[in-house]
Amino acid sequence: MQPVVFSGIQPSGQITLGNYLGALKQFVSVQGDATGYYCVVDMHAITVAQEPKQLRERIFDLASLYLAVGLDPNQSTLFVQSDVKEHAELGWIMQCVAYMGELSRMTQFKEKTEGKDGVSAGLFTYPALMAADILLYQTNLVPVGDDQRQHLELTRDLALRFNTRFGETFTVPEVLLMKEGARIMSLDDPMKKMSKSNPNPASRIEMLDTPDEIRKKISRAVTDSGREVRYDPEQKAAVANLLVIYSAVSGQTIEEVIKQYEGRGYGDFKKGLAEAVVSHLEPIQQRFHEIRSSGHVIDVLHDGATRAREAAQKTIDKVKRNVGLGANRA
Ligand code: AQP
Repeated sequence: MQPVVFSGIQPSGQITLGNYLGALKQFVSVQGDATGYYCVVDMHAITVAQEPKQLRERIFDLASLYLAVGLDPNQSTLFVQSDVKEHAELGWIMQCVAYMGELSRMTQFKEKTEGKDGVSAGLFTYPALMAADILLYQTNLVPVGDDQRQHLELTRDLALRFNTRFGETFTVPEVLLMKEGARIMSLDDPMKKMSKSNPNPASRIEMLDTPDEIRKKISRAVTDSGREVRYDPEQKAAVANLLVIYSAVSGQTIEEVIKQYEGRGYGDFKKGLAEAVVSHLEPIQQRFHEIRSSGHVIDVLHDGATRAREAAQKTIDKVKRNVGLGANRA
């Protein structure tokens, strides 16, 4: 039997090149060999404030991007998290399985709340909902970027704890990481990951940026005081990050890119990188605009939610039976 693959992306901003290289690209690469569930995780997005009209638009943007990068709705199930209520239902149950201590250790929670007031309880329990998303589909593999590795480990711990306490219920999933591109860093600070909700738009390349925006952002990306294009993540983290991006979008190895820019300095390297990114994104953007204006994505999402619900209901029935919930006879 084909492995079940599940992953999700939050419609919490415009999708970045980091989201694409760390996650979306992997979704497509495993598509033929897996039963795929790809979700727009809108309930995760509201763990921080979202403007309702903008959120709705971003849901359709993200789903259209799923299609534009090559996900095929005849092969994969594409849907919106809040359209399948079993996510919320299992999310609550997983909150009752997770411990406060393990949720407090999540680095993403610490990073997202540092110095902030009015942090939602949902942001704290976010990893329990993420575990529910994955476990509902009896998932074998979860393609995500490196920043989600800790949440995946917690998901595995919760699945094992649940199975031990209530009997064999969930498949325990494995993480699927890209060899390169698993952690794309910000253009303005190579110590921070590229993120769609970073307040500085120049820190990221968005999938729908125009060619001129891409050229401008790359020309302003930080490098270092040297001029040699060399892969040294310790000493030259910013250049190493740009090399990873170059290699991922051009299909060349990092060594081939370095050879091409031997003795040519950062100016030429950045110009080449910008053109490589622009030409990689151009066909995706063209497909995106066609799909987005066709209205077809609504049908895809409705159909996907129906299929996802069927699978999710089987798991939630089993979970409730094993936990002893509800008034149904066993
Ligand atoms: N910089 C990155 N490099 C590689 N992969 C990345 N991902 C995110 N940033 C990078 C991967 O993209 C997927 C979607 O993640 P998400 O939307 O659930 O939230 P996130 O991981 O928190 O991503 P962002 O862009 O930083 O979103 P915000 O700013 O809203 O929190 C995941 O597989 C993630 O690993």
